[in-house]
Amino acid sequence: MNLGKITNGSVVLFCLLILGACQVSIKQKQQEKKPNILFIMSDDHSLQTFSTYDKRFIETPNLDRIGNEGIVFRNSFVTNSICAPSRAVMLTGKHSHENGQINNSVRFNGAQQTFPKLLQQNGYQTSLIGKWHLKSLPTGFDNYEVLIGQGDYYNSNFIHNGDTISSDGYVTNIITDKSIDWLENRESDKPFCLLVHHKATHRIWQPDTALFDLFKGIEFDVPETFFDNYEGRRAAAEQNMSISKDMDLVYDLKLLDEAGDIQTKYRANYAYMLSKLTDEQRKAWDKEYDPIIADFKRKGLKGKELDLYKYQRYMQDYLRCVASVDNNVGRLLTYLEQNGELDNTLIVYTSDQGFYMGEHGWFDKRFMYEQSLRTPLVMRYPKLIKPNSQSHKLVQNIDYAPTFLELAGLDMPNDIQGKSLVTLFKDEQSGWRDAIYYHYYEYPNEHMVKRHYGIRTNRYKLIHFYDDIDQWELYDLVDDPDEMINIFHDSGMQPMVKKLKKQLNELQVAYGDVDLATY
Ligand code: SGN
Ligand code: CA
Repeated sequence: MNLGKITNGSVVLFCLLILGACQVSIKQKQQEKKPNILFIMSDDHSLQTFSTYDKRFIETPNLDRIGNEGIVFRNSFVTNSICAPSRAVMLTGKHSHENGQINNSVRFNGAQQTFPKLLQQNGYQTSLIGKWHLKSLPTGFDNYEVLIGQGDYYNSNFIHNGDTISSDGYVTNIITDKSIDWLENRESDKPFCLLVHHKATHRIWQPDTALFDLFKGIEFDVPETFFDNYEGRRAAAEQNMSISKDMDLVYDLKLLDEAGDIQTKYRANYAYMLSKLTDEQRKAWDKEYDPIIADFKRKGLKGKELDLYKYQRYMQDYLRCVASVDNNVGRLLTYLEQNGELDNTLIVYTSDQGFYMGEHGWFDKRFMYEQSLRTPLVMRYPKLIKPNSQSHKLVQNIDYAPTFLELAGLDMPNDIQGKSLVTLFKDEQSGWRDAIYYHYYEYPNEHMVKRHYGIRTNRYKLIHFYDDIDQWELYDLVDDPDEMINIFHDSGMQPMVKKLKKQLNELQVAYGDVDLATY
């Protein structure tokens, strides 16, 4: 017997077995590796200006890529269409009356349960970069770099883990730079949860000077409801968010003429914005807007012509802000791809709510009407989501926290009010909610949108405006998708009114929002 031969063979066999075992365990480890979470959100980004949802105004290829390679939620809504409340809803998975953030004025109670805290306690490295707007300092993050309040579009200050720091450049680029920098230097043995929360596309829609060439000479289609007279809708008639009467030529539309012929209530606000620009940025700014100002003065527009001019000016700057978000989301996707993390990361893109792009003659949000009740929502995670998936189920921003917790393999706290969207990642989508609940509280305030709550089913929407008004509205979203005809008082609709009021009441009881006098 050749002992040497046997010994060599055994050693080879032994090594192969060990190698095989190692490979199995690496594979197992990879399979067990928890997904990273990249949660990208813009501020006030409308579905109308995101080409996954609407191709009339802009192409957003990088944002589209997320949904094309993942899932597009076609019926995605908020619970309270305003910034700080939406953020609190997403962090907690609970409606505003439960998490306490009913409007932009109150301070977020950072001691309560949030998904970043739960992820952090369970081995995730957590980071938040960009807009926060919750007044109290962020909790549950290993790292945070947040704008102060609304922040500035140019050269904005940030609070970095408690310290105020300055920045040089355009805020959407800066937030992305900081995000990539954090990813580059994170603890790579831990899964990450990174919240990239943009300031754009918030008022006053200041574009990156590098994108001034976009949308020049384009005439945007005007929404059919632009000259709405609000008949039968008192709350809609009494708001202060109209392009015609509330959008400022100087502050919102940048038409500051040296002679002061163009009147403004917001000179100080605009002067502050200009003071933030460097000499070079200011030069580019004036080069863009001076000819527009001269042309505007020459035209001498009035009445409806002036309103339509304002709409065009608004759209041009807003869309440039969207284009910058799209480019910067592309940068993040490329970074993940180049670093081998793309397919192990749940990528989410959404906004804190939708926005009016001239529908009903408006900008801003707040109302339970479709444009601001809806919010874009796309997700990509190829391990569980097939490319080109769609869901038409009624989902809401209370559902994000439970989705992240389920994907991270954590037990679901029983006080969370949302439902994990993971069940909707599959082709078979059954057993979901058949109605959503909404409640808006910020009145009296800047845009004077009355307090209201309501229910939306697949076909109907019932709204009750209350406080200093007591008005009900009912819309049939199939026959009247633009919500122009309040059919609440139609005699033929009374059985439906009764049914929806009952369903609304059941939702209020289920979510614990029964005592309106509390707020
Ligand atoms: C600011 C804006 C408002 C906007 C609120 C809330 N005015 O106050 O137009 O509705 O924010 O927006 S501005 O003169 O400061 O631009 S939110 O998205 O933060 O809720
Ligand atoms: Ca917002």
